Amino acid sequence: MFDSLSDKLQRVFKNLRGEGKLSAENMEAALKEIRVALLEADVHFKVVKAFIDAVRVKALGAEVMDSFSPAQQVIKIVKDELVAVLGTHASRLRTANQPPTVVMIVGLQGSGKTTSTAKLARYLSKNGHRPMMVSVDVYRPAARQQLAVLAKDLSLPVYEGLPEETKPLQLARSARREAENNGRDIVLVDTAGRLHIDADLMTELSELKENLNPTEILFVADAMTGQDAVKSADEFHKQLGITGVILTKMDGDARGGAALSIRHITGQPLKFVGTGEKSDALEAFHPDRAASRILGMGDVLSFIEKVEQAVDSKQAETMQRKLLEDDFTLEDFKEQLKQLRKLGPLEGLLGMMPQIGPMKGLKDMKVDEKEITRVVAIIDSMTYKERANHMLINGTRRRRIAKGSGTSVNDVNNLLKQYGQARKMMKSMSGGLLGKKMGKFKLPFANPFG
Ligand SMILES: Nc1nc2c(ncn2[C@@H]2O[C@H](COP(=O)(O)OP(=O)(O)O)[C@@H](O)[C@H]2O)c(=O)[nH]1
Ligand SMILES: [Mg+2]
Repeated sequence: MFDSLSDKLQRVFKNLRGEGKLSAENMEAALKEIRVALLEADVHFKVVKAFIDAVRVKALGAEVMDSFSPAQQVIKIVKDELVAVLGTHASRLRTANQPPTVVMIVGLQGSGKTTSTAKLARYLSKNGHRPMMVSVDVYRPAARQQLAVLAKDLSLPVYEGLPEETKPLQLARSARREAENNGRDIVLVDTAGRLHIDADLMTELSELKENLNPTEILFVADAMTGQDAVKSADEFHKQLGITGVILTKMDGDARGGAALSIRHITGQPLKFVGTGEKSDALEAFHPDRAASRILGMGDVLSFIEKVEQAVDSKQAETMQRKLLEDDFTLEDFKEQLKQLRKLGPLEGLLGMMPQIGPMKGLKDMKVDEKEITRVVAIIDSMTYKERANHMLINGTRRRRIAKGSGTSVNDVNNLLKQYGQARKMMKSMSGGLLGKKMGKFKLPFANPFG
């Protein structure tokens, strides 16, 4: 959906990984690249400008500076800003106090109104509603037929109309009455579209709006048309007043610019995205999830949150100090592994992390639950002196430890190797971060995202 933008942003973050700290220069360089990435993704230039300005201001904020490594800082800021641009909250469909709720589906011809009407009906019925559909596209008989067929496939009701009902408003009113009589709580009104916005269309839609008093007017926009979709959404909003947007054809090679621009330009939220031709290809839009998807960070952010929740921050601080003083012992190694275990299935966690840079190393360590249990047993079989100084552990001691922990000498050797790798990895990862006061993020291991 946002693949290309995602790739480009990841490159920006990767370049920042090498930086010890965030300076005005490398920040400007990163901002420049982000700007190009957004423009290439066909994001509206006004949105790009606002976005870059906001990121710059936040990046210069000292508070953020102290607590994160450069890459982390920028990822976090960009993520927050993406969410802001996409809409801070997931926008749910509103319902009327007095059912039935009327939802008007509007947009240009071919944008996906009829398809989206059926998808929405399906979505609503899966979410405890009893929707009814009606097509008021009286100009193209095939259009009404299309909705009837889709409704039949879904076994959901559509108001088909009487022969004498030839006007959009007549059809819509009858449909609403029918819904009332049958205990249907939402009426979805699929309206006619034109190839271009014209006065006749707007008059017709305004008349429907006036008389039906819809709770939602959803503008259906074809993501493939990029900025044209944003422009017509804006136009519809100015002339009619829309309450939200359904962005269709996001399964195609749309660059995502429309999704990132609509909210800022129209002030109306993106509520749903269409991701295919079938009736189940509709997703409620969640800004937060979309931002993570755009960042493509393998959900680094949710990992960080999880770590934050699970980790004993006092202990993490001690660990930071120990690493700084090169005093990271086998006993500490054991404690860290135990912390890791608290986070839940490691496989899932490792999957959330991008398999690049130092994370690759972590994966090579093949830390799994059983492995942790074994490692903990081995370390428990060591004397305190051995735990404090691994150099003491010679061949004889290795045999004793293996026996005591019910493992093999090979296991003990592997553990010592892993411990060595972990020390090395943590040292290289800690970079410039360790010298600083740790702020908000306290990881059990130094800083895998730096
Ligand atoms: N791939 C894809 N095709 C879609 C999507 N939504 C609609 N379409 C297709 O777009 C075309 C026009 O859709 P339609 O609902 O008839 O548009 P309308 O004229 O606005 O009512 C149809 O061929 C649909 O199958 C979508 O999310 N993904
Ligand atoms: Mg249609």
